[in-house]
Amino acid sequence: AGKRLRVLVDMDGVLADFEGGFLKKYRARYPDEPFINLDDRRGFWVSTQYGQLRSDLCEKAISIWQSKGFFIDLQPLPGGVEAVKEMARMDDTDVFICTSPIKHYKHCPYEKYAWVEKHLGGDFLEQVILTRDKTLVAGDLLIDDKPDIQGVEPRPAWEHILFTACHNQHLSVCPSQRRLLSWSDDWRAILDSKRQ
Ligand code: DGP
Repeated sequence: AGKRLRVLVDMDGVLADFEGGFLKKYRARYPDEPFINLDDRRGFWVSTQYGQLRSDLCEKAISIWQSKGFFIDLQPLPGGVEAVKEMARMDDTDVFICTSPIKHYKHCPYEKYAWVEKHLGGDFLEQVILTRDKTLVAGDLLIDDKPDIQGVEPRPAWEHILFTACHNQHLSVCPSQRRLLSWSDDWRAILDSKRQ
């Protein structure tokens, strides 16, 4: 029997629609303020781009994801929940949800667990890893929409698969970096490529 494959799957921007949820709640709360269409998003940090639009919009953006209900209300991205459930049923495969909570901890960590329970089921709570440093987590694959994943470990065990999102779709990443364009893309082939 071959060794087990360990897959780490990010939450915001990969399983949960952070960008769509942000824009909807930002526009509802600040209907008279300018906003950035998802097609015009550039760079991972939403608050940075809003701050470039007008400096006071940085803190207005931050107020959205710090609010109660923001993370639990995020809609699942198409096919993500189904893909993760299928992965978890595969032979010799362990799947973990690896997500960085925001430092404003009043609602986010609680709501991330609640989101997993709601969409993946209570048994999946066993698979949740909350960390601000994903380089410390050992796995074969990390599927994540953040282009640069750094931390204290200079040589993380995982291969980072860049999940395409509005903010990274125009980025030209180095040719060795593999992408998953969406959950309709061939994630099974990426997993198979890492099996012994
Ligand atoms: P992760 O996707 O696991 O790397 O977590 C990153 C979190 O940060 C996620 O909840 C999205 C959120 N985020 C997006 N833009 C900003 C920002 O400009 N500032 C902060 N503090 N968090 C942001």
